[in-house]
Amino acid sequence: MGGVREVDAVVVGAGFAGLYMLHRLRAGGWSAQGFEAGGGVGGTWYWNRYPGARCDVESVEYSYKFDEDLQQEWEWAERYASQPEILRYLEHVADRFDLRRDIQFDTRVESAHVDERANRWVVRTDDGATTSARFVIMATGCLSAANLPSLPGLDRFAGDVLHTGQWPHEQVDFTGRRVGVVGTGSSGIQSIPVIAEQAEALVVFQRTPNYSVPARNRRLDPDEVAAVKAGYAELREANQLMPTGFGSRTPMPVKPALEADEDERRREFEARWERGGFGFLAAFLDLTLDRAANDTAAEFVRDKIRATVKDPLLADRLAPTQVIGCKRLCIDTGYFETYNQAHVRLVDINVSPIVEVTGTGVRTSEGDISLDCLVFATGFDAMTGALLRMDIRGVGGQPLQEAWAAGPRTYLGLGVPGFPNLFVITGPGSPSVLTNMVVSIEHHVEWITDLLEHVRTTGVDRIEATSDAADEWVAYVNAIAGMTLFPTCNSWYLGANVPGKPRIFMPLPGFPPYVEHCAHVAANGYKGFALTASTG
Ligand code: N01
Repeated sequence: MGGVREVDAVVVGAGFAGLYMLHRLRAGGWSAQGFEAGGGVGGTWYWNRYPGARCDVESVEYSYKFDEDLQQEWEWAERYASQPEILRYLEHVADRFDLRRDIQFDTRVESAHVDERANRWVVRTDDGATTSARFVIMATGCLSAANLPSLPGLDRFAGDVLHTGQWPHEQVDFTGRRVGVVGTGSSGIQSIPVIAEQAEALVVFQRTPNYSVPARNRRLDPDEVAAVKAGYAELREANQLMPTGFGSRTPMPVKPALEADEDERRREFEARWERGGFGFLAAFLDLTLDRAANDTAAEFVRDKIRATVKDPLLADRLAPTQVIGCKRLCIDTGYFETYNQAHVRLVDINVSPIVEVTGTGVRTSEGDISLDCLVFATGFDAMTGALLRMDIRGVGGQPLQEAWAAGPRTYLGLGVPGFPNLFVITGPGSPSVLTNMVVSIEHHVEWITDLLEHVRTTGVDRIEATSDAADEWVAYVNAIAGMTLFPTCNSWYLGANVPGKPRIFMPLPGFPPYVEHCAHVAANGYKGFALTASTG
């Protein structure tokens, strides 16, 4: 087993966050060890290999900005990059900056315990090794702990069971097979049309219908890419000022929805529907703030569903009723059209609940459905799952599970009281999943890098979010979220998709004020963190 390896920092995860963190640690002269459960880099883009997987932020924006040469040399092929293309990009980044030598792959961090006397973290991995580090940086991702419902009888099913977030590396061929898909979030909505192209029969088990806007994905025109690259600095700068950290090339909203008359509203929605993508929700200033305004957008999409799906009863079942944008808006290619195919069937499990999984399929209250394969597109234990599945213990041996029993409690989403020298990249309480993740990740990595530099120059060696700062921060996040329509439905933002999970709105809406806040904290001696120098 060897001795204990000593490093300045352990970085858990080798996706967008872990790779950039390792790069910055190395540049700062810190020794670092990365651990990654997967067999390669990529994080979410390593695991989510399901058919149709594609990012819903445009490729030229969903990429690092920290290195000018990198952003100039990489050529994105499509408006929305596919999973294989993003994975190739991250592999390129890992090679270009020679990051793999600091990452141990196929290695899961099982525990991280603070050793208060030594002021270090003791990190144990599933290869039996122990690493001692001054700092632990969790780059574990917001959507990495798969949520697999515990359906009775699932272990008896003789066919294949797949989860979109843990997709096999080998090609899965659905040709001639009867496939069931459970879940109609982004992963289901992206994979269903592609699976339908192959499968002999496709049955979609829907619990909540979802809004989806066409992606209008296309090959990128080289002239368009050249223009983006010529103005990359300005584009990145403009995106920093967007509430979501992306989308500054989309026309900005100019008025509240109800200040426009019906014709004007329809024209605006129609133009954005034709353009495709998330810009639909930016048609008016108040779509995520005001219920009546939101209703106008929701009804527009319901009309589109009714116009697309030929069977009116089916269209009705596919038409969502919750606030649009409350669950993350989906971006699709041919999703609603898929239901016009004779071999595709929708089972509304509110009407016909799943009773159990049998050896040969799924039994609903209305009868048996024979299947060869079950695909779970049931999402993730989001934002906290990856952290809470590790055994993380802070001051006094307190487990993180206990500290967060009533919901995640962080300061800025970066620090956790009772867990000194541990930082979370895009943790709960930061804008994270409500933004372009790459933008939020770069911001956090750079903020942590500056903090470590401060530590080095001041001789401080223990940094811990104070309890008061965390309490105030959690209240602030809830107050801001409460001013929006986000908390009005059962979304994973609230933890509502995982039975028994505390219901707390986890991400903070609004990127620019958050960035300002973090800068203010740093400029004021890391206000809200207790910084101490050890006596040893
Ligand atoms: O997961 P989800 P996802 N029985 O939680 C249903 C990002 N992402 O993997 O709504 C039956 O959104 C659940 O029903 P309900 C993106 O941020 C991005 O699709 O809870 N059904 C829902 O329909 C996204 O939001 C991209 O009632 C059950 C579905 O499963 C996030 O990841 C692509 C169930 C889960 O939807 C998560 O997306 C993919 C049960 N027991 C993902 N449990 C792009 O960039 C859950 N469901 C495009």
